[in-house]
Amino acid sequence: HYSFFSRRQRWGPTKTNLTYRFSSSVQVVGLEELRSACSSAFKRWQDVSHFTFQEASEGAPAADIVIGFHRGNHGDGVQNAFDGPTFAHASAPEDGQFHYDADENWSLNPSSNQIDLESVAVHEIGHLLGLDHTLDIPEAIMYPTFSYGIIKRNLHPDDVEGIRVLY
Ligand code: TQI
Ligand code: ZN
Repeated sequence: HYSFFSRRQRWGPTKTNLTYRFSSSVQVVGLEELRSACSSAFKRWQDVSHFTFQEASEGAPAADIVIGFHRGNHGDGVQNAFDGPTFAHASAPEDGQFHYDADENWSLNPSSNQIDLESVAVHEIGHLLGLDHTLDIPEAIMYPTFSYGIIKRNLHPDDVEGIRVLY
């Protein structure tokens, strides 16, 4: 069953169009590939919620969500350093940080030793919107297990129910 963060963080009622931009400290995949994976992942959540997602235009004021590749201890606290088994993380609302670990092997179309950019984006966007982990439904996007070579991009009815209940 879906769950929320302990303080039930969510985006404010007037925040329905969320903007995002890309900003990496390490170049790992081309911007076009990253854009393609993320826009497809956002579209999945947009299709089932009241949110719309748009890439912020050049020179626009601060975006709500910032997506990028970083390595090791990258400035958001040692406990958030990329060193162990973590390959990405995202913050709870309304702090829209989404970081991919630059030292993993990423792909739009993963072979058995690569990680799927879009599958991870669908999961991390769930966190960005306020969903915590679903512990009892392995098919849910918010179930906390994922590995190399796996493509798991489709929202499960439990993920959809979670976002609808929260908002
Ligand atoms: N990163 C963890 C995750 O996204 C980081 C994390 C742990 C976290 N607990 C959290 C983030 C609570 C926000 C809120 O779950 S990860 C998966 C999963 C990871 C894990 O690199 O371990 C996916 C990244 F959960 F499926 F295993 C992507 Cl899909
Ligand atoms: Zn997670």
